[in-house]
Amino acid sequence: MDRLTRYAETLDTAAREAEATPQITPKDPAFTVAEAYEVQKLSVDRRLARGERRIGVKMGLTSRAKMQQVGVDEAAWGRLTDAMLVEEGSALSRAKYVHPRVEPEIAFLMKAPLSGRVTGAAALAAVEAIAPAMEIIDSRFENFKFALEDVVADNTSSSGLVIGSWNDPRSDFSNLGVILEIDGQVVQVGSTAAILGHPLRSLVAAARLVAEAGEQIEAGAIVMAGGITAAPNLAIGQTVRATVQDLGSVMFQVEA
Ligand code: 0L1
Ligand code: MG
Repeated sequence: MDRLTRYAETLDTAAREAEATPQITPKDPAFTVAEAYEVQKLSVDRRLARGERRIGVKMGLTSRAKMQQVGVDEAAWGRLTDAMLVEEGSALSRAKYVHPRVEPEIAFLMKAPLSGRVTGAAALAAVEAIAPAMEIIDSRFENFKFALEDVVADNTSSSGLVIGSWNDPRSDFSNLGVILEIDGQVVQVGSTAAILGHPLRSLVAAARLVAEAGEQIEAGAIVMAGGITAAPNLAIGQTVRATVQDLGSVMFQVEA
């Protein structure tokens, strides 16, 4: 088995068994971002082989704060499958995750395919609807610690998504207020402008990045635009709610 296939198997197993695994880069300093995207694909292919279905794309590292944390100046992307969907208003099982955190986001629903270098206007024309959303991120690496190459290989920490009601995208969503509440307490406050200055830029970047991998964003796909605030840890018993001005709320609970 070659080393990229081995990394993909290790990360897939870590996700399935909810057991942290050591970082790749300290032991393999030659590991590149291009190889990491190959590992990501191989790892998600294992999910697809088990019957999961691709439902879209997530953008990560889209805020200045996250870019600085990881030491990069480019967003990253990951692949979403139907098994990652958490029904809005339902309870997710903490036991399925290593050390989950939650990010308030917005999601795009596509009505037309998108790929390559596109303008914001072309990207918007391909959007059917936008929704308030949350992403559950769960690094498969020990202590939630990684370099860019590690986190790309680990499908940019993606492990769950919760989508609220779809809204007409023909409104100004560039700077909407966002709050994240846990058990009724406001724990994070932000704005959709935290996503690359305008969430549409994240969709434009997604189209470019997937094209570099020979893919397109399909009609019907969901695109998670990226985190808006810092990502608090999840714990059993919590009720978590994100509210995006004008778009509505989305919530879930955490059970054992
Ligand atoms: O969705 C994100 O922005 C997270 C990307 C990976 C970094 C992290 O796990 O915090
Ligand atoms: Mg995210």
